[in-house]
Amino acid sequence: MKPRTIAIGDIHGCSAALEALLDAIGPRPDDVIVTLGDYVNRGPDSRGVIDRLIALERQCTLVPILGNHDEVMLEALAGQRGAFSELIDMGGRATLASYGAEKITEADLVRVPPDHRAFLSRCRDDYETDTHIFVHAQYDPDSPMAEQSPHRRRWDSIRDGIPDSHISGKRAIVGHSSQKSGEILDVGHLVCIDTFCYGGGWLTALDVDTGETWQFDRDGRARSAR
Ligand SMILES: [Mn+2]
Repeated sequence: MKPRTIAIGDIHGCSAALEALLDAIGPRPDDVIVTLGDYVNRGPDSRGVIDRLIALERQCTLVPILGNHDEVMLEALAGQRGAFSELIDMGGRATLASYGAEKITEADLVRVPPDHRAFLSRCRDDYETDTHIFVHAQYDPDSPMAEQSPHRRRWDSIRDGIPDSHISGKRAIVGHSSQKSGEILDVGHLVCIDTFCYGGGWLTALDVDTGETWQFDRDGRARSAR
């Protein structure tokens, strides 16, 4: 069978959705799965999400991209000033609770095991194939991806304006700007597959070559079954 390139949108601690989605996809050794970032915060089981992604690395080629939430978690883990309170402001209580924290203080960061820290540390700023760009949030249409600021790629929203087609001519697959409608935003040169799983929408996966999609809710129910 032909190797697939499949993108997965913002997971935000929704491990039941991720588990069901991967069961439906059935990853094969020659598949490339690009996760668009924001693994942690808000949803109930960030620990389970990272465990599942680490396991997925043994089933296929996983290309994990770093989201802005994951970036703040890394900064908090590194002890960067202000990062812990920023993490909490961004829904980090649920993240630390998933690691067994109860009162939730900065000291609870030690609960995050080394293999999870290592996973977040090896996430990338973006990924490109011959036909597609994968990035968490946004891009500058006029410059090569490698020259763009990490802030642009991880934090800027397409709600402030959908960028023109990238100079490479490649189609961009992004997350970050949650589509509260639950529907994929497809404007041709850009597709946003953050379909608001933790907030009651779907976790979406997209085969970027065939257009096949998979969608599951935070309880692991298929959209087609609802
Ligand atoms: Mn984000």
